[in-house]
Amino acid sequence: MPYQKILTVQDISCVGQCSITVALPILSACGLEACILPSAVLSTHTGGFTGFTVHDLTDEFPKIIRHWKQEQIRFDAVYTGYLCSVRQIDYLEELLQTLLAPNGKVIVDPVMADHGELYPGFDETYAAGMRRLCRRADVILPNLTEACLLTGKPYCESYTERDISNLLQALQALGPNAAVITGIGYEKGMTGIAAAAGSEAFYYPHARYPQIFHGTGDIYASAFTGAWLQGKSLRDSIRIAADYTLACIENTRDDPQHWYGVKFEPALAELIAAVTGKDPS
Ligand code: PXL
Repeated sequence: MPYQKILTVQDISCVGQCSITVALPILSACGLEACILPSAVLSTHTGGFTGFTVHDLTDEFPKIIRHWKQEQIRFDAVYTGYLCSVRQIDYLEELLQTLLAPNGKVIVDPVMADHGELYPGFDETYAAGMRRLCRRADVILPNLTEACLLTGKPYCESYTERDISNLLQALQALGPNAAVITGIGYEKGMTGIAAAAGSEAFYYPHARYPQIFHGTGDIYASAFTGAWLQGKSLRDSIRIAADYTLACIENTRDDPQHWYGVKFEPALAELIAAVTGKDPS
């Protein structure tokens, strides 16, 4: 594959192993040149810490985009995660029109909710903005809660394969070529990834651990993006990202002090091997 420059747009949570602090090392490990447009700087992520600080960087977006236009910078792909405002989504639509290379890829992880609830600071208006951004995407990677918010379907913890198939169809109707829903399980002790691309649908099941692991959605989306941009098929990228995320969880689940994220670094060699096909030893 040619050397590619990717822009990832998400927050800097200074502590907490999520967003840019996981996306950069994972994308770099996959052999991509990773550039960033930070949506905000937070002292930590918002999942479990109290009293965190947030500095919204929306006002920087037009200035940064203007400079990149002057410099004629072009990205081969844009991958978005946790954003801060509907205005950021507006600026991103402009960015995609002007700074994405012809045939450049757009990957949207519509980070805004989990376990049936919006994250602090997000509302229905934001969800509507995210629906608009999904229209421009090649691939979207919502969890079940986000998929329901995007399609206006009620969130429910129990569902059938038919429900998920309908949900995937509703996501595809928003406009992306492929929809990938994380955290879908049909059997006790199992979860998995349900995906649809064109008229093809597939499911990749894997083990489920009962605890909640923060940042795993970001790790999944980053690893998926790295594998897919390096030419792996959608199906293989889904599997590679799931296996890697599971390895990160397995590194962490016996350490209750590490409740705020997962130890993704020791498994990077496995991810590199899966993406490049080279044995890490
Ligand atoms: O991992 C998703 C995420 C990203 N960024 C921030 C978050 C969260 C989830 O809670 O709070 C700031």
